[in-house]
Amino acid sequence: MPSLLLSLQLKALLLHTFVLFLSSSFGAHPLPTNQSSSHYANLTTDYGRIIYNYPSEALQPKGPQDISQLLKSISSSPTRNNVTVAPRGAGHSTYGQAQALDGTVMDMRSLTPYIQIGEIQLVASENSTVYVDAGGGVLWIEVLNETLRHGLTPRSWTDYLYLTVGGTLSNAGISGQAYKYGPQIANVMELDVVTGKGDIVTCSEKENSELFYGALGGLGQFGIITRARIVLEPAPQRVKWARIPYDDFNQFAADEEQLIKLGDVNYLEGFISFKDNNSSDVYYTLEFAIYYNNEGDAQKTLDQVLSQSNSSRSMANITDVSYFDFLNRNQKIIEVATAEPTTNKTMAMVDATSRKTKTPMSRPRAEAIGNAESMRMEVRELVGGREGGMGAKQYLPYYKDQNAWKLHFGEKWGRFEELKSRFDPLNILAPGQRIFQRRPLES
Ligand SMILES: *[C@@H]1O[C@H](CO)[C@@H](O)[C@H](O)[C@H]1NC(C)=O
Ligand SMILES: *[C@@H]1O[C@H](CO)[C@@H](O)[C@H](O)[C@H]1NC(C)=O
Ligand SMILES: *[C@@H]1O[C@H](CO)[C@@H](O)[C@H](O)[C@H]1NC(C)=O
Ligand SMILES: *[C@@H]1O[C@H](CO)[C@@H](O)[C@H](O)[C@H]1NC(C)=O
Ligand SMILES: *[C@@H]1O[C@H](CO)[C@@H](O)[C@H](O)[C@H]1NC(C)=O
Ligand SMILES: *[C@@H]1O[C@H](CO)[C@@H](O)[C@H](O)[C@H]1NC(C)=O
Ligand SMILES: *[C@@H]1O[C@H](CO)[C@@H](O)[C@H](O)[C@H]1NC(C)=O
Ligand SMILES: *[C@@H]1O[C@H](CO)[C@@H](O)[C@H](O)[C@H]1NC(C)=O
Ligand SMILES: *[C@@H]1O[C@H](CO)[C@@H](O)[C@H](O)[C@H]1NC(C)=O
Ligand SMILES: CC(=O)N[C@H]1CO[C@H](CO)[C@@H](O)[C@@H]1O
Repeated sequence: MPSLLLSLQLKALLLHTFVLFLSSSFGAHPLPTNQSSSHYANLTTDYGRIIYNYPSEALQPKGPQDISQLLKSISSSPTRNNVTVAPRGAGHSTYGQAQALDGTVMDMRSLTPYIQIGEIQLVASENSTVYVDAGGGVLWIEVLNETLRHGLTPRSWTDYLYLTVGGTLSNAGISGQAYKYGPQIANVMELDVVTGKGDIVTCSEKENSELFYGALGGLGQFGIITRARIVLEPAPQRVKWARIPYDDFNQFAADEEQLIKLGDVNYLEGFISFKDNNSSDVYYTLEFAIYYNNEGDAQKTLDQVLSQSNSSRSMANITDVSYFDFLNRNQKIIEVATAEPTTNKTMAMVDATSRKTKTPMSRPRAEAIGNAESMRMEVRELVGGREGGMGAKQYLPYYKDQNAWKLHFGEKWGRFEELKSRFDPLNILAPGQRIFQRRPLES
């Protein structure tokens, strides 16, 4: 389908794009950031403003070569035996995940921005796949703006677009499209990764696949993503966007399961929210979206969905917005929230169900995003508290030590450790996740 919408000119764009990218940087040392500047101050904190582990420097790499050189030099220098490196994208982590105490923060936004659309013909198929190659430090809003200019769009999103490609792909990247296409990490064809040893590696399902599936959702532990090749599809023009509140969990869950089964909506999320500031009572919201170019068809689908819903139609808030405005719907909410520590600003999303992931380091079956303790208990109860619960792992969890991470990964812990020792044996990368302790060089 995508190929029908593309002009042949696009094919000409694809010529070895990653080679151009790698050779565009000439291995200069990454520049240090002026420590008196407000930019430096920004680079040493994050969105959560809960944890403050200050680095000793913040560097501004221009390309993967700069990152590689730094990591190689740290790996071979006995005098830098305790130096760690934290890649930092847009800095939206909440618990210091992009910080490095007395170490080096790598400002990924300083990488030369790179967004390039291309198309490949898969072997033994008459169909081709359209993709975008995006630099690791590029924001998803920038990817969206560029792909829309060609009538194209990535299929799977995050709920907030001012995050970097490398950042969300190191975690999972989840929004309501995940129920169809899997999280963002399930929509990547190829990566360039700089490993903890400083090797620049191109990887995919076929080539260096362990690093590929490790880096996707790998919490920055195995390498720094400097380029991702992301699957595209034709972009719709408009969206019917619906939110339906429920008091009863069973009705809410029945409707969500029904929508998943039918697969008619393009986006689907479920939320738990507090009724008011003073109580621990919650209500549920089902949010879904129908993309369209033809309004009549979209209206028919919407009517069908609503007529089968357990909730009354009069409760639903339905709006009609452009595709861009729909994807960018949370910009204001999140920017306002940065005005104060995010501790008690909580949202929970239940059942980002997806069986479409092959990445061993993530299990985005059901997700709970949140901080307030009563909300956590509610979510725990729903997803795992009882016999026959849905089973869940918290998305973007914060753990204080390795033992907690071992529990998180369960039987996958051994694999995680093994990949770490291969790609970042000195435990230099992403210390803010608190998974591994920096190891000195063996003498
Ligand atoms: C560093 O930033 C401070 C504050 O903006 C400025 O006064 C100073 O000149 C800068 N230093 C350098 C070397 O650019
Ligand atoms: C630092 O962050 C503040 C608040 O987000 C922003 O207004 C400012 O422009 C940033 N400064 C720089 C130099 O990036
Ligand atoms: C690293 O070692 C130096 C020199 O021994 C010391 O001053 C510094 O505090 C250490 N940093 C960390 C994070 O342990
Ligand atoms: C090519 O695409 C069409 C339409 O999406 C699909 O039905 C068909 O199975 C694809 N063929 C191959 C070989 O993948
Ligand atoms: C993206 O496009 C929107 C709408 O055209 C524009 O307002 C916005 O400034 C653009 N953002 C970036 C980061 O390019
Ligand atoms: C809850 O508190 C916030 C500020 O803390 C306030 O803006 C909001 O209006 C309150 N909501 C209700 C329902 O009281
Ligand atoms: C919350 O509690 C405060 C103080 O106890 C009270 O003034 C306020 O009206 C309450 N708000 C709601 C929405 O119940
Ligand atoms: C419906 O949602 C829109 C978009 O968030 C909002 O502006 C509007 O106030 C909502 N309407 C009602 C009746 O809640
Ligand atoms: C958040 O809620 C907890 C209790 O759930 C309370 O102890 C804490 O002070 C609150 N933090 C903020 C920043 O309001
Ligand atoms: C709790 C409840 O009312 N559940 C109903 C919701 O709607 C489905 C059909 O879509 C019914 O099967 C459930 O009984």
